[in-house]
Amino acid sequence: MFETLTDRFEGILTRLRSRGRLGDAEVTEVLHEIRVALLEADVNLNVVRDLTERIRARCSGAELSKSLTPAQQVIKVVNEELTETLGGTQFKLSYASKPPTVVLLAGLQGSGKTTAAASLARWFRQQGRHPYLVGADLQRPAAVEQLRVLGESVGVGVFSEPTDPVTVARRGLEEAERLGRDVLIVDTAGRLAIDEELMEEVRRISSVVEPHYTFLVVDAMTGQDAVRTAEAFNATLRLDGVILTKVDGDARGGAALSVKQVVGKPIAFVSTGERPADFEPFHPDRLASRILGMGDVLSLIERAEREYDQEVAEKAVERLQAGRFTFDDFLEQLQQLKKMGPLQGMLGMLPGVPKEVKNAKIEEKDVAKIEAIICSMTPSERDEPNLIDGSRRLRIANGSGTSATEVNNLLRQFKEMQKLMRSMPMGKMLGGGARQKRGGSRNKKKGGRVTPSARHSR
Ligand SMILES: Nc1nc2c(ncn2[C@@H]2O[C@H](COP(=O)(O)OP(=O)(O)OP(=O)(O)O)[C@@H](O)[C@H]2O)c(=O)[nH]1
Ligand SMILES: [Mg+2]
Repeated sequence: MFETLTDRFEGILTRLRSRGRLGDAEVTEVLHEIRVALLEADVNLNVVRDLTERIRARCSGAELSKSLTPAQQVIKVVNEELTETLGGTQFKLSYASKPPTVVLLAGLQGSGKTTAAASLARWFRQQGRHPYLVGADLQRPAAVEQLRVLGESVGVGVFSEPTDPVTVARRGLEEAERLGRDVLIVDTAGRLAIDEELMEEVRRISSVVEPHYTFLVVDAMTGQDAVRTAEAFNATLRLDGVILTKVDGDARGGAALSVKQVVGKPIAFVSTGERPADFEPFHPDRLASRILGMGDVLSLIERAEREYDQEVAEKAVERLQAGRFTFDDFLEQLQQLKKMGPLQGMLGMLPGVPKEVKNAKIEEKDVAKIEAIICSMTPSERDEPNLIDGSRRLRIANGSGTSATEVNNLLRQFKEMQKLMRSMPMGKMLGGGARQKRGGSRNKKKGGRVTPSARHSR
């Protein structure tokens, strides 16, 4: 996501760092580069003008800090102003004193409403809430079924009936109250273009459920069209915020950077994939850092904390300490990793990961292959890989649908990894937290998680 912008900024900041003093001429030059980068990223012209002016005002003014170099100061200003353009602070959702808190989703056809409805339901569950979904899209024959399947995958019930969208919404709300659910998410139908019929239907649904939050779901890949759509919807529906979807496919970032200033409504959540797990609250500051190539470590840590099973991690650490890390442990680590989402997405969030590594395709199917190979080993082979001779290797290759060479490669990598782990001082590897008790430092978790995968993915 946002590769174009990130690449451009990386170049600008690298050149900036190589400079000593920064005079007015240098600042003007940097601003020009930033301006071009933003325009290339399809950011709204007024937004670009405003942002560069704010940066100029602070850089040519006397905002000087003794502890920072001129380049660092400029980067700090750019980071802060970029954060501001993205919305400043994080969107805060508060719950209705009289439940359920009603959330209405609207948007154009295919923008990702139904997916977002399920993702949002999953997110509410993680917040300890009891959400309920309403399928008020009766336009497309399969729409309700799609929501039911998604709802089931996140363990949230779905209400719908073949009446009409407004009745479905009203009855859905009654049902949520009857069941004692505290959050109600209403999925609505989309249309190809903004038309009066669509607006009228959403308005009527809105007037019967009286949502606490109305979110517009927009496809980031449509750039400035997304922003125009948001303006139009905001004029009739009084939006509370935007859910930006398909950010994974958006190399430019124009919509993300323009929507807050143009529409006046913040981005509340972002979706970066088709799975309900690829969805999170939007953090302006983190995205700004990420665009500036400083990585998004906090999001990564949060995701790890959410998805990573602490006990499995502890067990692995114990076995590592005892010098007994087997293929079974390895398999468990892989499965943990898979829960956390695409490896590529995670690498993108780490600062300082070289571009070649970020861009190297780590295919999910490679991981599946490794799993297949390990699953074709006998328990004793997993425990003691040295048992695996030529004929066993062939059997494992046949069993896993791979070749003897692939099995060999994995064995070799695994042995190297074991050796490396044994030789590594535990304290260093685990950020000094190796001997802490459960619930210890973040570093410990991070150590247990990152190390095996990092070894493996190279
Ligand atoms: N890559 C990617 N695909 C997404 C994302 N969100 C949704 N999709 C996909 O986009 C397509 C449309 O998503 P839906 O959730 O059905 O969109 P919708 O707005 O409900 O569509 P209608 O109900 O037809 O108006 C589906 O194939 C989704 O899997 C995302 O963040 N990233
Ligand atoms: Mg839909």
